[in-house]
Amino acid sequence: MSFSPRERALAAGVSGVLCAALGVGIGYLCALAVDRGSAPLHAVGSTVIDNAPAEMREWAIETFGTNDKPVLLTSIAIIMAVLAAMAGIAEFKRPPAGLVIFGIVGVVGVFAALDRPTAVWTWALPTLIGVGVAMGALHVLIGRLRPGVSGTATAPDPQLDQSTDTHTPAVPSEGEYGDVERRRFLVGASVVGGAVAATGLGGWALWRTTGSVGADRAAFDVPAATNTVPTAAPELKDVTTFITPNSDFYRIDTALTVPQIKSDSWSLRIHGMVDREIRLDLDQLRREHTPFDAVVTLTCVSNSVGGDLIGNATWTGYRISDLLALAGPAEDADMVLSTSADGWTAGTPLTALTDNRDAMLAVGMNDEPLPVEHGYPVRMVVPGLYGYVSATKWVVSLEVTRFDRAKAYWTSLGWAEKGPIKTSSRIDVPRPNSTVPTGPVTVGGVAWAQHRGIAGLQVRVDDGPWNDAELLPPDLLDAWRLWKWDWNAEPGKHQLTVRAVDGDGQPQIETEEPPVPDGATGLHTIAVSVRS
Ligand SMILES: Nc1nc2c(c(=O)[nH]1)N[C@H]1C(S)=C(S)[C@@H](COP(=O)(O)O)O[C@H]1N2
Ligand SMILES: [Mo]
Repeated sequence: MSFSPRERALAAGVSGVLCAALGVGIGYLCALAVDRGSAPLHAVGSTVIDNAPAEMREWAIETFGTNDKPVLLTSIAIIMAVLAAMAGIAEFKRPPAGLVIFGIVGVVGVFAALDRPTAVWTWALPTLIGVGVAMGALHVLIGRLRPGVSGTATAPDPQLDQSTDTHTPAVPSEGEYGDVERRRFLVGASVVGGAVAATGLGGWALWRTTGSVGADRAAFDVPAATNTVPTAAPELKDVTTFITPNSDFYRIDTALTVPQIKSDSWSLRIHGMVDREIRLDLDQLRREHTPFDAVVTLTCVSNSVGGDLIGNATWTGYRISDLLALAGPAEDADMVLSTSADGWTAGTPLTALTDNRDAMLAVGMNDEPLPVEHGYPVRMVVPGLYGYVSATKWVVSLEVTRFDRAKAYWTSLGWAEKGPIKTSSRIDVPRPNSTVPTGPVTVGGVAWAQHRGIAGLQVRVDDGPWNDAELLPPDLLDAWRLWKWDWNAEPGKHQLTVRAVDGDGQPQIETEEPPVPDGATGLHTIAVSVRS
């Protein structure tokens, strides 16, 4: 039994996918030697992230939450697979159309890799080598789908050229492609398939085990703070705990590959509009500076009303104001542009780093070294400001500058230059759309107005009066506040709404606004049914 022309076209499509997969696998293996950020799909994905408009980031975070990265990579892989199948068929029908498609995809990949902020020319290599291998494999494999080519797959035969000229598919007649040819193709396809499996599995194992700072982190000593902070809080059933465990802490960043920085190779440069440029490593920080603890609630500007892109931790670190004072910022500077190891930037008002708030270079999170995806070994934490203007993870540089001279990552994409956190409150219990019994029901949740504190919280049932809720300890300026209110629930469908007042006496803004460009406003309202 032989392949019909239609089956051969199908086989060509499969060949395209196999060859592309081989190229990607080889690219990933090469990226292990160059830099993980240069890996083909990751480079394209990072470039997509960097060029996505504010609304698209909003949509992605809202739709996929912290799964946005796997979703992005999977989408790119699916698009690549479709393109590769088309390339395989095109190469079969109109050579070298398939090779041209591979080449174009390769050029896009190379540009994406070289466009990364920390890229050097070698970042082009994984994609170049991968595409080269893929093109070679495609050429050979598709050649084996053509009849009468008994040796290696070389130049197309005259008959093929003829049919190309007359614009009919170059699928040769049935009789000439026999069992021998078919077997030769299947052997070729099996070899490529085996190579895909080998590079895929090998690459996956190496990607997971090499270059990781897991062991370095395990040996990292979190310095003992010189102060103590109150973290004891009452437990409310189904209400968020006062301290968010590290494993539950929301994660938002643009890093498709998490920077892996060993603690002894980390250093920070403080430069720009300063009297003296300074370079600091962890030994110096430990020797010359005083570690302290602060309980600070981080919030993402993309958090929608009632959302969960927020977490509270005890951070251990060093005062940024002390370090800046050593460098001596210029009189007319008003911003610090912080940069992470992967090139991401945030612009923080200089005053937020030099006033008496607990702005810190954090090395500890809830008595552990920073988890790698939360910035190991060193990140910034600045009370009162959304993460995108302050919370640089894997921080390696602080440039003292001015808002009218420098733009940061998200501000250049349309988000506001300054990002003070807006007062907000959330109902955690009862769950939205749940059913509760008639009678006493505990309503509870969290409220936050970092660096202003929470002074009051009220709950309303339907259009009824506002009722004062109980604010639970601890009462800290920079952390969220747990609250509860005892509701005497009456049968029927009800709406519960919550509002907070900050420490300055300012009520939470009730007008509904989306997160773009400087944080959502509006009141959190949930629907509940009360059983009779
Ligand atoms: N290097 C780096 N730091 C970053 C980001 C990033 O994309 N890259 N995102 C910021 C944003 S938008 C937020 S909300 C916080 C989130 O910190 P977390 O992931 O530790 O919760 O990190 C900030 N620091
Ligand atoms: Mo964020």
